[in-house]
Amino acid sequence: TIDREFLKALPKCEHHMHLEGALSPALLFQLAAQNNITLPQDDECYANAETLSTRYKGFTSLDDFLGYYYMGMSVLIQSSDFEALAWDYFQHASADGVQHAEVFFDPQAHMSRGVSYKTVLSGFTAASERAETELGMTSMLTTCFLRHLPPKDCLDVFESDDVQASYEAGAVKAIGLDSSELPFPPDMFRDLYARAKAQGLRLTAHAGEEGPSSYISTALDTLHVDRIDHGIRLAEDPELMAKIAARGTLLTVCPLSNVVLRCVDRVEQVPIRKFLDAGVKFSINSDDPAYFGGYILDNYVAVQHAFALSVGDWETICKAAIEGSWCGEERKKEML
Ligand code: ES4
Ligand code: ZN
Repeated sequence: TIDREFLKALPKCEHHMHLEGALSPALLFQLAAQNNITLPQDDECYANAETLSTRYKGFTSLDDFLGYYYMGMSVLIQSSDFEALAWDYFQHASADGVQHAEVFFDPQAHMSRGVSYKTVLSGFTAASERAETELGMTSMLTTCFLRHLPPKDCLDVFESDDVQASYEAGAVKAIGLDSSELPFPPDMFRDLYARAKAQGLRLTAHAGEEGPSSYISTALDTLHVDRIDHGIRLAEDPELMAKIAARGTLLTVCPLSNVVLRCVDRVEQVPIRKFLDAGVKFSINSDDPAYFGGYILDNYVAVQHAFALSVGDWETICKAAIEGSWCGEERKKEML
């Protein structure tokens, strides 16, 4: 039988998680105290970690969640805060059987608060190196750009010296696009993506989470992304689904996120079976584990509970995740 232990033992790669989304209420209050950060007095959810956790169970939309996500980040000040945050995630991921993680962070959400990019990057890099030596887990960092901000701001941050230095040093190898999806279609960011592509960076973008399937085709055709984050609304467009299956583009699906943010009512409505039947490649991921009530293994378990997949289905999913990873071929062979 396929139980939690079976799913835990599968060689997993995670491709869609925001390091800032690993900030648990407990760590949030601890860092707020350490850094003398005052949390909103007028929102009773910030009374304590328990009231905040309770509020996290009642998100009404992506934007409702994002308000808490950006507020949470206000406690992250020192490099050691970013290291503690990422280390917390890597430990959870390793315990869940993750061998390789490609993780997002949001430079603009920190730089706009006066926290330097170098501070953020050095903390995340330290945790990533520790994960490799102590847990045997490899990882890669992706800078995500905030689509609710003007494209010119995103481009300016992309071109800033510290950010460019991190690409040149290979500390960051990819860019992504996140935050409020509607009404910010991917083609607004064509200049940013053209520059990133010219520099040899890997490209991904959130599309088809709350937004329509046309955002997925635009991300492919105008941004030339290698991957689509979420992409669940692809199932509404069978023609595009066939095209993506033929191209072999990987979707990074986040089932519990989709339920908690009310993109779907139940995990059963995430188009897992449709994607398997259509030959669309996808991985299963946690997105913002501390906010959505589960790390990657909880997502695997929820999918198994909803779809009663076979051992062969799980082999297909894990193989697609390994092959769709951006690590080297040698690392992929170790995981296969
Ligand atoms: C996010 Cl679930 C989701 N969607 C878009 N942007 C995000 N940033 C963090 N989590
Ligand atoms: Zn996401």
